[in-house]
Amino acid sequence: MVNRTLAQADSQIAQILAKETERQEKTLMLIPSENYASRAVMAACGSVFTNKYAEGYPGKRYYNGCQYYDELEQVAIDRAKALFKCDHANVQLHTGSQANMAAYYAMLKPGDKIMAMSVAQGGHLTHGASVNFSGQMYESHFYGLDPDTDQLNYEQIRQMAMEVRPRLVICGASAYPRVIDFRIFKDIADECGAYLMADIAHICGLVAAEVHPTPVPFSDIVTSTTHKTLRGPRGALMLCKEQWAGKVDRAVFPGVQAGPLMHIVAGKAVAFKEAGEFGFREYQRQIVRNAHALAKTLLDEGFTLVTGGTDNHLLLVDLRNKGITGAEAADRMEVAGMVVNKNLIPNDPTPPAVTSGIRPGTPGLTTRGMKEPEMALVGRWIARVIHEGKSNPQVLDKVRGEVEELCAAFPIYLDL
Ligand code: DSN
Repeated sequence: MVNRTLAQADSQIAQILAKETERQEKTLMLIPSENYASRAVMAACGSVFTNKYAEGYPGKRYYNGCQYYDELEQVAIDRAKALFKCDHANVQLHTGSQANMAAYYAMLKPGDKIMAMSVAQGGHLTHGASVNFSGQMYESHFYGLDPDTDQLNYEQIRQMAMEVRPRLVICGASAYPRVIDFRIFKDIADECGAYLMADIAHICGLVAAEVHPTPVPFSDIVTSTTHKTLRGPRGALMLCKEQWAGKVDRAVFPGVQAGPLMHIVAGKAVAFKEAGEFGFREYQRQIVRNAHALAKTLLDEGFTLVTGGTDNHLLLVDLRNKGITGAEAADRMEVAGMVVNKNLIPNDPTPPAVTSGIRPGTPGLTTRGMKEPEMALVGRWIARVIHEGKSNPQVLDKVRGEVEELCAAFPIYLDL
């Protein structure tokens, strides 16, 4: 039984996999938190490293037979430390949510005050939202964006921090198109006597390539996923200073996790190597150039961008002047082969399941090798779909055909 191929063992799943592979090849990935992992990363994740328990850490395991798991995890840790220039890295986190949970577990007691950006203004669910463990275990306070600029107003955040006196200040966002000044956040945290945690899930690749300033020197703990701009496997990591190393490791195991997914740790190790190679920095720079190019075309087509543009890998498009909700726009774009997600805009009058915005990003398209001319095409297709798609649904088929032609010219995987 163990030597059958997937097609031999389970034709149903093999068929679904084939359909998903085709969907990925024939559509444009515009969701900024997604990317295409390399063949090498996927090979490591789909390997015999899935077969073993390795609770504990290198040299201190609770299972026998872990010599190669020790070697593997140490390589991953050392590569993460070198890539992000930090004292300590934990590479066992299954997800970004668990990374944040472990970070809080390391730094806080239940009921402690935390202060973060609200989900409604671009923050993340695990930064204290009432429906999430973080909002129920801790007393959350939220800063938002400056109503005039839709950007972080550090003076307002400072004032709030001095009033609230949180135990932890959290910075980092899921839908913020501008540079985050981690140095100022560190000043604010110091001034109000708080720890500082930076969640860099979205910008992790940009940070690794020094295309966005790093929070590492300023933060007590940095958390991140590994599958967004970093382009690794679906998973997460934590980075910290030496003084937090023991607490961080204990918070991850046995604090919030037991057996690590060592096949995913293998994929992370490969991704960290790829992120340190020649070409990755240029890839990250191109992500930002592509985001600028997409922003320019959308502005030329009469779209409103929150903050007027972007410094990173994503744009937040305010659709209120187009008479369409984010949900309708995303559904219509999907018919035309462009997969994007609906997103709240600051002070959105509609609920999260509807929204007034979309959040296009360029990491996936850039992995395919697309550059500024292709971004101009994509921007014009988005405009046609939004402007004409309702009155003339044939436009959606027409655009879908053109999208598929572009996708064929920029294949992802050559022989999957
Ligand atoms: N789901 C991620 C995103 O799309 O931004 C955050 O967890």
